[in-house]
Amino acid sequence: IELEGDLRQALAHGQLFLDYQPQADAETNQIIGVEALVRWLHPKKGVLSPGVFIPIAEETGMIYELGTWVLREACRQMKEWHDGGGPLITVSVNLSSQQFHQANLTKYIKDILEETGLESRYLELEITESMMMDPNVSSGILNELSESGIRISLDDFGTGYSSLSYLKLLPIHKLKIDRSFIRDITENVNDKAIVATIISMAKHLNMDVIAEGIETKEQLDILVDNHCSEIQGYYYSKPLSATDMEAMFLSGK
Ligand code: G
Ligand code: G
Ligand code: MN
Ligand code: NA
Repeated sequence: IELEGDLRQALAHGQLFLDYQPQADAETNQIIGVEALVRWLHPKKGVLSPGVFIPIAEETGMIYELGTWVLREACRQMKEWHDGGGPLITVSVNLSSQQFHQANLTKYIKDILEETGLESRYLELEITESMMMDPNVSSGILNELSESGIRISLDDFGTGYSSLSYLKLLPIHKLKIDRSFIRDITENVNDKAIVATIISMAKHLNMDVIAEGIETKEQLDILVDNHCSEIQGYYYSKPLSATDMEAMFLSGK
């Protein structure tokens, strides 16, 4: 309750900022994208993680304003990096369910792309399986987004409760294997089997696949053995400030 009023202040006074976590090609190690992750520099409590304040933003309806700020800032920053000679990579932005279902979503995002100058193919939206529960609703939204050239990634894949049938119906570009399957993958044969199966399914459905939460070389090796094309996790890089991200671009990693 206390944080609720503070969050209003945060939006008004520019206390939110974005970190960027690199996503890389599993074999070449080249950066292929970044995920934008919002943080709040609270005047008294220091840096707060989105796990703490996104639920408050969702409950209070501030998620729309917050989400607009995140989308605009992520697109603005990526356009600035492209123009400054950085690699032509995508920026992924997490969407809350409420945002996904907001009226005129595609028009609203296209306006942000136009305003910031970022081409639609460099924006990827991360949504979750729970938003696919009613394919009749989600197909309309996803088809519009996809026709605009915006990419769609299914975050936390494998942890939701929806059926797999929507995968064949909807324009989804990438499956993002949840990090709970990666954590014990070096010891747990069941996790390894599930991950291998998701990778294979993605390939057969002509989707890209990324594994998240990779923290060790041993985990990476298993994913490469199973032909996972993309990786994200502390082993490659923790989320970085915009300044540190630029340093990585300059170093040519
Ligand atoms: O607290 P922690 O950093 O683990 O929380 C990360 C969670 O916050 C993830 O589930 C991530 O998807 C979510 N998250 C990060 N940035 C954003 C954002 O800009 N919008 C939304 N809706 N969720 C975000
Ligand atoms: O749900 P989502 O995938 O959007 O969550 C992203 C969250 O995962 C961020 O909070 C990020 O800090 C965290 N994260 C990214 N890589 C790793 C990792 O290798 N290990 C762990 N434990 N968390 C990670
Ligand atoms: Mn995500
Ligand atoms: Na995830």
